[in-house]
Amino acid sequence: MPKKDILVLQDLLLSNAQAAAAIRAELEGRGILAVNLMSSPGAGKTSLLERIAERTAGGLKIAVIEGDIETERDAERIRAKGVPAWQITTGGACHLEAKMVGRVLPSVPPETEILFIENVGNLVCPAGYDLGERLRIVLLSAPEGDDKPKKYPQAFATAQTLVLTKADLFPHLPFDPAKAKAEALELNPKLEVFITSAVTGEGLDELVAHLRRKREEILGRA
Ligand SMILES: Nc1nc2c(ncn2[C@@H]2O[C@H](COP(=O)(O)OP(=O)(O)OP(=O)(O)O)[C@@H](O)[C@H]2O)c(=O)[nH]1
Ligand SMILES: [Mg+2]
Repeated sequence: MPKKDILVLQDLLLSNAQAAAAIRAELEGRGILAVNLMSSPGAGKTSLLERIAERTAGGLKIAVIEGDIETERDAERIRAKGVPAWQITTGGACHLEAKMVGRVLPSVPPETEILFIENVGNLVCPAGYDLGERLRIVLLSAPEGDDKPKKYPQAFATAQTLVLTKADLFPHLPFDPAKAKAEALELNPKLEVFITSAVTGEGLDELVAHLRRKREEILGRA
């Protein structure tokens, strides 16, 4: 990469890091745990959020920021579950940046306990951008293949939680969840790993319990 381009990228990342730090401080003060969800397109991020919304209705207060290149579709799916949701369309950019998230924060209701940020579907670019989250979750779905962690290491190395999704398809695909898990743990031994299916409901209660526990652990609030 030419030196001029490297300097521009460094400036961009520095300004993103500053915006992310401000978001983290604001959300910490407000008692909101921000969770950045990353995966390739179609791995099941919105479906997982829909199922979480059903399981937390009337209890844990969640809100969702949706990142996509175009369309309001994912935010509409979340709103249909009775959860506040805002759509950010990047118009072509392959990831969200902290400033985009910062602009939504004034709209997030004060009673919110967990703010999910569904990143643009992409296993590469989102990993390089801190959004002010305290928990980063990476999803890997069965149809993508169990060899992906080492091919896209940054997403797995920077996350704290890994969710292997579409477990209902395991019997039909050459996907070995133990291999995917072992490969991800080699990159990041501290990863906490969950297996879910948005179709059968497998693993969802465990994941919701994990989210509650993380909020308590990280923010010191039940
Ligand atoms: N069989 C099966 N299909 C699933 C599961 N979760 C999601 N899907 C399907 O996978 C497709 C993509 O799901 P989405 O939830 O839209 O995926 P996404 O990661 O939000 O996609 P983008 O926002 O476009 O990146 C849809 O057709 C879902 O119905 C699952 O657990 N099992
Ligand atoms: Mg989605």
